[in-house]
Formats: sequence, structure tokens, C-alpha cells
Amino acid sequence: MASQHAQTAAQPSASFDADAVSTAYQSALEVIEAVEPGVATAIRSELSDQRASLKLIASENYASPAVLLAMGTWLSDKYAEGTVGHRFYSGCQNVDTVEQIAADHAQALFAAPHAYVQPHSGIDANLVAFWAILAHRVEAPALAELGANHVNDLTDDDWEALRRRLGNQRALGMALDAGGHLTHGFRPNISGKMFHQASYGTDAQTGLLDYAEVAARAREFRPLVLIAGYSAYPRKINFAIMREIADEVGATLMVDMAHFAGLVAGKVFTGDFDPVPFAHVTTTTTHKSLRGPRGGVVLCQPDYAEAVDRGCPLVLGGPLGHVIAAKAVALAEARQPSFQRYAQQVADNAVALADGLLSRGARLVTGGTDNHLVLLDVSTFGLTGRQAESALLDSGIVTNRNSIPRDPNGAWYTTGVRLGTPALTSRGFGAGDLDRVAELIVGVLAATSPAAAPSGGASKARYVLADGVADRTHAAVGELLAQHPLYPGLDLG
Ligand code: DSN
Repeated sequence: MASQHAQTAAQPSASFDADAVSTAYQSALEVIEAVEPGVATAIRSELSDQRASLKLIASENYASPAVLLAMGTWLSDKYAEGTVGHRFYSGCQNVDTVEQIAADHAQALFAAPHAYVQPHSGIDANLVAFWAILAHRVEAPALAELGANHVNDLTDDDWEALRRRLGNQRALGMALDAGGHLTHGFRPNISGKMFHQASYGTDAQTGLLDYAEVAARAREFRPLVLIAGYSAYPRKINFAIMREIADEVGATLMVDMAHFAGLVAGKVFTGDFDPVPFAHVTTTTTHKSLRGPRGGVVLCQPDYAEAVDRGCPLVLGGPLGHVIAAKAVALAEARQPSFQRYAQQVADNAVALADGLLSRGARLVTGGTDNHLVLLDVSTFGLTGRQAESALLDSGIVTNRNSIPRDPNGAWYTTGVRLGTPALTSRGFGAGDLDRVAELIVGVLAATSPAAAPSGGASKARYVLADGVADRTHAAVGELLAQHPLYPGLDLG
């Protein structure tokens, strides 16, 4: 008999028929196993490992069976460079259909004038956005000045001059150690090489974004692109203020909402905290708090649409029709009222986690959270981020170490651990469960001490966890996970 799972914020899908999904996966795995058993085994192991881990990685989630199944199809076999109805290959009618459905859902979900759903990742989405901003703001006016319609019409000298102009623009983004992303102008990243780059940080006392400092940096630096967004900042951003700053200095406002797109979709971030009406270009991933397949999306105002749509083939390789189909399914799910309950619970759970940590004496960057993540400063436990991350992993708690502002340990060892609630919320964890998670985390860190390096000096990686703590914590984690099973009823046979 089919077991239907009810529609609740707790499930990683609006609802699914566990028997049908089990049969689908059992059959699929048999087919894969006959060709390469090692792959079938790894797929099975990944489900058991995901089921058995307390996942607090802020950028991860669990997509629904409908999203996952949409990815395993022959839409993968089609080349479809170009855009809907305007392809460089024939026979793209079905890719056209799924791409249009995905774009329509993205536009409706985010009330965006235009959506481009082809980027394969968040980095790709940001590259498309940068290229589109350069094309719209620099290349198009230069072509008009020169009376040309296309770069191919330019003389070699004019083309060289334009290339130098394109390569001499400025971008201002949040510093990596303040919570910004690599693609926001970090020098080793391609974004830091495409642009002359400067960054803004956070207030040394409060850890909060200081809009007056952002404005001052923007006035001094005069960027072509002002980038807002983060991957490790635990607060919301006022995008109305960011747009005022961009307008004052003539910058294009680009917002990377990859981490908090689910909170925008779920109407937790509204008004001045919803970036889409304020940004000229907004980028996102689809697999973090938005709970879709791995991928990216660019949303933009109408005057950037033409340049954004040229993402493939000018920036990206051929669109992944099977992943775009899965984006369409995930975006349809995110338009359901249950997704708004999910998103609110993600934010409520982050507050419960923050409060649980603070009440047990931990220190958090900014003193709390408004979004889906908290940034724990583990120096109060006498540990580096690397030591803390490893001790937590030994105890069954999966996190990632992260720099804190002005981090004395650098980006490899770090002084922070980033904790996020989207994945646990998809399993049905509530605020009480997150308080228990906080208790377990503090218990492990309080029982961990730094250990000396083999040479005798201080090590930033080695640590000692008091006897019995890892086993006891594993058992407590197991109890929590058992109360909130992942993909309940899904049986791989
Ligand atoms: N890797 C993502 C994260 O963990 O935040 C960002 O690219």
C-alpha cells in the first residue's frame, strides 16, 4: 500500500509517495549497478551517510524526491545553447518548455522582471552577472560612441582600446573575512582579477555592516559594481540603503542572495530586506536555503536582460536541461504556502540555536542572527576553527570552519565555525531540537583542548577530546536524528 507523507514544513518535499519513490530508486540503482556497481554503492552510501549526520553546513540542504528525480533524465542529452526559442541547435522544443517553466516560476516567486535559469552554479551566475554589467555599462556605450553595432565591426585598435576599458573597471564588495564570498572581488578569484577591487568590512565592535562605511568606501572608490550579499554574515541587509549608495556613486547594484534566497522566496525577508526590487542584478544558487538542485539563477531589471541572456554561450557551456527541469520543480515547490512555513522555521531555528549557544556562554559574531546561520567564535574555548570542526565531526556534528572578521588564524585554520539551519529544518527539526543541538555543541567544545604539534610547538589542527564525549554525543545525535528521519519511508532495498 502506498504511504503518503503529509504536507508539513518538516518534510523535504511538499509530499511524496514513499513506495513509488522507493520503487523508482530501487529500479534505477539496479540499472546502474549492472554497469558500474561502484557508483550504485556510492549512491546508496550517500543516502545512509546523509541520514546519519547532523548537518549544520549553512549552504547545504535536502532536495525533494521530485527535484532529484527530475535530474535523472534524457534532457541531459540535448545541447541547447542560446535561449528559449532562439537556439544554436535544432530540436530544443522540450528544453525550451522546461526552461520557460523554470523562468516563469522564478519571475513569479521573486517578483522579478526577468529570470535567467541556465547558470550551472552560483559562481557561474556571478560571472554571467559581471559580464552582463560590463556589456551593458561599458561595451554598449563604447560601441554606440564608435558607431558600431557589434564588437566584430571594430578595428583592431578600437577593440584593443575597448578591451582595456572592460578590464579597468572597479568593483566594491564585502570582504571575505567579514562574510563576503570569494566571487565578490577576492584577489585570487577571477572576480578579483576582472576588476580593480576594494572591499568593505564590518564594525569592529558590533560585527555589523556599517552602511556609513560602505557609503564612504563607495564615494572614495567610485565602483562600476557595488556587490552586496554574503556567505557567512549572520544578519540581514537593508538593500534600500545599498541601492541609495549605488545610485549616489553611479554604480550597478548586484546582490548575491545565494545563501538567503530561501528566506526571500519564503517571505521572511521582505520590504527593504528583499534584494530583488532594489538590485539591478540579483544572483542566487538554487541548492542552499532554496532547496533545489545544484545550480544558479540570475534575476535582473529589464535593461540588463538582453546581456544576461547571452550568458550561454558567451560565459557558460551548454545549459543543463535536466538540471533546469529540476530547478523548475524546486521553484514550483517554493511557491507553495508550505515553503513559507519552512523558511520561517529556518529563521526561528537559527534564533533558537543562537540563543542556546549564547545562554551556555558561547560567543557569536554580531551576538546573534537574523537569517539562517550563526557564526560561532571558538576562541573562547581556546580552539581554532579547524580543531573545533574536527572535534564536532568526531562527535557526529557536521559543520564547517570559517573565518571571523579580522581572523588571527587566517582562512585555513580560522577562528570560527559556521552553523546553518536549512538542512535540519528540512528534516523537521524545531526550536527545541536546536536548543539541544546547541547544548551538544557546547558540550563537545568545552571538552576539547588544543594539543601540541609533534615537534612540540603549538598546533592549530591537533586537539584532544575528553574520553567518552564523542560516544555520548554520537548517541544523543542519533536520538535526535531518529526523531526526524530523512526521506521517511524511502527504502533502497
Ligand atoms: N560554498 C558555498 C558556501 O559554503 O557558502 C559558497 O560558495
